[in-house]
Parts: sequence; C-alpha cells; structure tokens
Amino acid sequence: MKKLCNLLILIFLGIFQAYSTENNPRITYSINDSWQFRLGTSDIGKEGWSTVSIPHTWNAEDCVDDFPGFYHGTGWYRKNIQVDSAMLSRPLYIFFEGANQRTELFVNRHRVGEHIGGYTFFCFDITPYIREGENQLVVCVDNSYDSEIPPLSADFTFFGGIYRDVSLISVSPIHISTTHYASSGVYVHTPEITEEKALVDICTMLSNTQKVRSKIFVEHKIYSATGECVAASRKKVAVDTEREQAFNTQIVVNHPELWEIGRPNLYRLQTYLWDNEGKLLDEVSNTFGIRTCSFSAEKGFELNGKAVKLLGTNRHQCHSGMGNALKDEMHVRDIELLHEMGGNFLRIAHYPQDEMVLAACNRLGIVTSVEIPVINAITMNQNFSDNCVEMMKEMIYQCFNSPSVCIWTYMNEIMLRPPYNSEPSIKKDEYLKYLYHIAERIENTAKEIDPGRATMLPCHGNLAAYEEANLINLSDILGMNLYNGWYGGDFSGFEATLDKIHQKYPDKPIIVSEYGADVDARIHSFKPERFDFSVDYGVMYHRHYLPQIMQRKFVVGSAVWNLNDFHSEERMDAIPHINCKGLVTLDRVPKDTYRYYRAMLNKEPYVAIGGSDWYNRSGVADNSGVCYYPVSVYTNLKQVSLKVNGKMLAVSEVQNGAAQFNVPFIDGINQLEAEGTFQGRYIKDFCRVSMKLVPGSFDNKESFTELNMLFGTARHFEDKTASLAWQPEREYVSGGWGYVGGKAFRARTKRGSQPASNLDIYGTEQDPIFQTQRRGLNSFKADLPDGRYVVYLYWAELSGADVVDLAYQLDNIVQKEKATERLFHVDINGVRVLSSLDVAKEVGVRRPMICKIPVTISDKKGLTVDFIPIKGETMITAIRILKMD
Ligand code: GCB
Ligand code: CA
Repeated sequence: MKKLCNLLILIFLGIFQAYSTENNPRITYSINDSWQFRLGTSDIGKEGWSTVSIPHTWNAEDCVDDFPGFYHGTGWYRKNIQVDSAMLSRPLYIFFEGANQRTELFVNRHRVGEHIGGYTFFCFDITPYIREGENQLVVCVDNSYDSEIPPLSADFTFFGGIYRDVSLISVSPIHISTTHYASSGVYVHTPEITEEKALVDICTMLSNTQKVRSKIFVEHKIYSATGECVAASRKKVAVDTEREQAFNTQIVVNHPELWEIGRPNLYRLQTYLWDNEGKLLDEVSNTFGIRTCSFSAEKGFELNGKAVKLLGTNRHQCHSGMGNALKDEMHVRDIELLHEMGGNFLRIAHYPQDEMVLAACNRLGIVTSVEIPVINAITMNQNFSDNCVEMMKEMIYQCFNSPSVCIWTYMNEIMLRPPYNSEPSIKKDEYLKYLYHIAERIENTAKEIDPGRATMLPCHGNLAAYEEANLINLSDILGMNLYNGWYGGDFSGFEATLDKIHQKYPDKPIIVSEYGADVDARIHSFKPERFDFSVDYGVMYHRHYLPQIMQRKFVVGSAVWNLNDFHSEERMDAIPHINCKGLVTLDRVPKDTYRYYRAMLNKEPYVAIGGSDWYNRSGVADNSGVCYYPVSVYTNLKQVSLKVNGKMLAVSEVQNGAAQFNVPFIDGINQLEAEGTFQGRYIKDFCRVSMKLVPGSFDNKESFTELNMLFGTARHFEDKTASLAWQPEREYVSGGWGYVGGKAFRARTKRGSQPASNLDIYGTEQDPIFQTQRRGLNSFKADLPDGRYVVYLYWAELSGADVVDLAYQLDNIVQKEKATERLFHVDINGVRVLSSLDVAKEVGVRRPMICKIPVTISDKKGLTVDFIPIKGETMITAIRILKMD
C-alpha cells in the first residue's frame, strides 16, 4: 500500500514537473496584490507610499460631502516580480484590463510604453526589459483632464487608478497574439446560419518572436454547451517573424444550437498551436454564440429571425465606497440583478466595462450595446480624432466574440455642449464639419471591422441639433435619451417626441437609450412632484414611460437610465456627487422602481410590497389611533390581497404592474403580507414597517414620545443611519402641532423652481433634512402634554452658496441664490433662547446647525417656538421633539 502511494506521489510529481513554465503553452496569472502606491511623484526614496491591492482607485473617498477636492493628476504604482530562468527564456506580457486614463509602464527603469484611454484593455510586451530574479514594475497613471482624450466631460466620475485586474502572460515564442488590440487574438463570427449548419469563420492572430519563420499546426476545436466536440480543423501554417499574422479558417457546425435570450446557448472554441514534433505551443479559449441579429423600424429587433422587444437598463461600473475599483463578482452581481428583473437588454454606458460584464450577459442571454466614451463634445484635432478611432477598434476587437453584443455605440449626446456656444474662436460650421468627420471615421471603422453589427448614436431631446450636424443617418439605430417630465415638461412629452421623430424618420429604428428620474431611496412623498427626488415620483415616471415604449413597434428597445445609482463628481442633488436615477442604490438595494420593472418584465411569479426598504416611518394618528398610507404591491399576478397585522385588508386588481391599498398603520411594528396565486401556485411577500405615530391633536392627552418634522416640504425622509423617521410639515391648528405663517422655500431654476435645494450640505450625509425650509414663519406650536422634553432646532443657510452650472440639468439648472442677511431671535415659551441668530455667521452657509434645547412644559401651556425677525426673513429646516420621561 505504502509503495503504491509513493508511486502515485512520484507520478504526481512527474506531472507537476511537466507543468513547469518551460513546457507550458501559456500561463496567465494576476498580479493584483501588494503594490506600492503614491500620489503625485514617483520619488522612490520619499515617504508616502502605501500598500494597495488592485482593483484600486485613488478617488474612492474624494467625492463624499465636502472633501477638499477631487484629485486629478498622476498616481504611481510599483511592484517587484520574480522571474526564473525558465520564464526568462519565453516572451512575457503584462495585461491591464483597465486603468484611467493615461498609463505609462516602466520595467527596470526602461520606459516600455503608454496607453491612452480609461476603459479598454491593453497589453505590453516586457520581454526585452526582464532579467532573472527580481524585476521592478513601475506604472504611472494620470487622470488629469486631457483635451485629446475622450471623454472631455460627462455626468460620471473619472476615478483614477489601475481599477481593473493586472496579469502576466508567459507564452512560447510562437503564440497567439496578445497584443492585437489586447484581444484574445482569435476572432470568431458566423456569416452563414441555417437550421442545418452554421459556417464559423475564425481569424487567428499569430506571433513568432523567434528569428526564423516556422511551420506549425493551428488547430481549432468547437465544443457544445454539453462539452462535446462538435467540429474541428487542423491546418499547417508558416508563421512569419516580427509581425502579427492573420490566419483564417472556416469550420462548419451542424445543426447549430442558437444563442437566444431565453436559451443563451454558447459554444467554446479552443485554439491550439502545435509544433512539428507535436508539442503544444499555445492554447487559447474563447466563448462564442451562433445567432443573427438585425434592427428595423418595421420589424423591430430580430434575433434569429424572431422579433423581440429589447427592454433593460444602462449600467455604470461604480459602487459606494469603492469608486470604480470593483471586484469581478460585483460586476457579475449587477448583471444578475438585471436578469432577475427580467431585463433582456443592457446598454453598457458610456464605456466598455469589465470583461465579467459581457461574460455574464453572454451566459444569461442579455443583448448588449457597448460604447466608446465620446461624450458631450469633441476637440477639433487629429489626436483626438485618432484616439476616438483607436478606442473603437480596441472595443470591437476586445468584445468581438461576445454573442450578446448586437450594437456598437458612439458619441453620446455629442451636441449637448458644443464649445462654439461659449468660445467665439470656434466657428460653428467648422466644428460641425469636424464632428461629422470624426463620426464618419468611427462609423466606418465599425463597419470595416464588423459589418455584421449595427451602430447607434444616442442623441438628447434636441434632435434638431443632430440634424444640423448631419448625424441622424450615419448610424443604423437612432438612440434617444429622453427625460420629459424630469428635466422639464411633462410625461406626455415623451410619446409626443417619439411619434414626431418616427413620422419624420419612418424607416429609422429607435432605441430609447436613456430615460429616468432621480430617486433618493430615503425620500418618499404622497404628493410627488418633479425634482422632489421621491421614490413615488420615480415610480410615476416609469409607470408612464414603460407602457408607452411597449406600445410602439418602431421603438425597438429601451434602456432605463440607470440600473444603479452612480458617482458624478460635479453633480449636486439629494445625494451630493451621486446621480440617483438607479433602479437600485449605490449599494445595490432595490428601490420600488426596480420592483415595478420586475413585475412588468420578469416571467416568474412575483409579488413585492412597495416600500419594504422604508422601515422607519412616522405619521399622524387619526381619531381611531391609526394612520392611513397608500401602499403599492408590485406584481405580475392579476390580483393580490393584503393582510395587515394579521387581518385581511382587501383584494385588489393589478394595473400596470401594481395593486394599490390604503393601509391603516398602527403605532409600532406593522406586518404586511401580500398574497396571490399564479397558475395555481401560491406566492407571497412579507414585510415589516416600524411606524411612529404622533397624535394630530393632543386634546385627549395621548401618549407622546417624539416628533420629527421637516419644514417647507411634503417629503418624508428616512435617516437610515440613525433609524429616524422624518415627516412633512403641517400647519398648526389649536390642540395640534405645526408651523404658523411663512412660506415653503423653493429653489429657483433656469425655467422655474424645484421643491428642494440641491446644495451639498457640508458635514452631514442627511442632506435632505436641510434642503427644504420654511421662511418668514412666525412660530412653531405644539400643544404637548406637560413634561420634560428636548427640542432640536435644525437650520442651514442656503442663500449665498455657490452652485455649479450643470449642463445635464437642462431647464433645471439651479440658480445661485444671492446672499441675504438673516437675523432673528428664537423664543421658547416666552424665553429668549437664541438672540440675534445669524446661522451663516454662526456655522457658515450650506452647513448644518442643530441646536439642542431642554424644555419643560407645565401648566398645560404646550410648546411655542417664536421666530422674531430683525433682518431678512426668519427660517428653519426641521424640528425634532423628544419626550424625556
Ligand atoms: C444623459 C446622459 C447621462 C446622464 C443622464 C442624466 O442624458 O447621457 O450621462 O447621466 O442624462 O442623468 O442626466
Ligand atoms: Ca453632505
């Protein structure tokens, strides 16, 4: 027995030896961990190096609250790698999956090269610089503004750093190219497909770093999803030295199983290089699919000849606390979220993303559009133009084999910020001519490399600008980013715009490449209004848009803006530096808008109680001690019932993905159960809500614990960190509580006003508490029972704060409010507590000020807080009252 074991060990060791570098066709491994990192300069002797792991960005913390600033500049990474003699005898490459945005590589102090652009893969040959033993890699990454690198500007954060995996690739001297646009070096497409057979066309890029031309065998094997080898070919080829050489083969796959949305069948192509003696030189594996796809206004999107409406989302690659430096599994999770929602389309906007994204889409059956980040404007020079074209090539070659990719997209809203409007030196006609020239180059590049796929150019609502630039007919698909009822106008403008465009361009397939409304998952309103950032307005918006999209055949697809909330450095909204149009939050918590889409799109039985993530609520108790709030249940059933605290409330019919209930909430924990049946299957959802009720009138001397009221707003706000529920203001009536006098503040915008300020309130993450207020009020009164209380008064001076001119806000650009001097006294129950208060002087503008005041109420006098103006209008943003015993 022991002998046998030893023998086995020997055999095992033997195998292991054969597996050493020298005899191995190709070894790829990541070198993500333990890099030394330093911002600014590379001076190795200097202090300030820290150990980081890749994926890494240096901006992860730069965009929260009032951090002193977002760092645009260089960052240096260094790491030593060990190279043994076996590895030294072979070519060695370093592969970057992505670094933003200009990357220079040095090996042992030699400059190896540079890559431009933050979103595509790149690969350097480091063989000539490597020696045996320890080798030093130094990488300089720069995310400074560069007028020659797209994007010039965009509504997302340009996180700097090596934010995707880095790997070493060691290969034999004759190998499948690693440096042909950093792709896999093998390109597969299927030019002819019938039920009987598919013609698989394979182009293999070969490299030979030896001095002599060599004859080798190129072998391809195609495996089905079940692992069977279904087709193969082996051919002899002479490989030239010193250049990449394309080698073409065609193989037939009989009775192909197609890649379809519901059945995303994949094939695996193994490519082997063998030498004359039968030694394996290289091996590369690629996934591909067999399918046809086309777009037309008449028939819509057709996959394998069958029409399917594309419905899905866009996606950005960032996450809270991590910037863009996500682990593979986090990318995959996002695609799973989309898939579970029932989405069959992903616009990978506005740039190519981690390879895991397309891999997941291929696997799950999600059609994709991938795009290069040429956004808002161009620079009129050759380098800019060349960089655009180069990015397009990289993107196409790197994503070429993915069956999910059906669209190549470029130039998002390129007429949004034409520089001739602000710079007189730029002539409009020359700019438009140059713009067209670049667009045409990009379009032609796509068609030359990959005539089988469609192209798309996403425009913003002002289509006339694109017509003037001659851009409408350049790409196959017209992308429309429409925000009617968000940035301006009302919902019905959406379908009106679509119908008008269709009338004018009846043959053009249209994709609604973006539509959405900002939703801060902490804000709710039962009087939803544009730009209140409430979940409820967001739901209204999407419940209008989706049916309109579904009704129109010429709208071949649509993509919600966005799957997830995402970072936008310049943006000021309910959550500073965050664009919150996501169906899920920055932490990937689903909002009601996600639930709505899931009810509408996914085929599995689904019941979800709306607001199940809104745990802490508060409200006003009516005479019977309850508070009625509407609750929606999102479902694809025909009807659902709702039980509240164990009692059946009602059965309700479902319309447009939701059933509505008016729920009597009691004080304390409430249990909601929604139930229904789907083809005989019973299905249900359950959620808990903590409700803190405040009596509307204290006449009956009900028990009272706390009251948290926001002034000047109809919004409810949940402070999720403190588990605190804020409710909207009400006007005081005798016996009750509320404000006396004054006006709700509204922020002035370019063409009107919005219900809340969008200023970042520095020093707090609960900005919405401070973004609404009441001005000119006389008092706040609450006829509270006698006892000991703490009263917290919340202020923020909003006037005089600088605002950023954000082009994306269109008609909603918030105007700076002139600084106003504001001075007032605050009296509580006749006692002057704060004399001549000037909030701006006290704490600065756009800063929170919370004043905590102990108050004892006796003799049934209740609470009266008076605001006595001295200069300007009085003001307050919120009040919190806590009973101490
Ligand atoms: C757009 C842009 C996108 C923005 C979005 C928005 O049209 O294409 O990059 O993030 O609008 O939310 O304003
Ligand atoms: Ca803040």
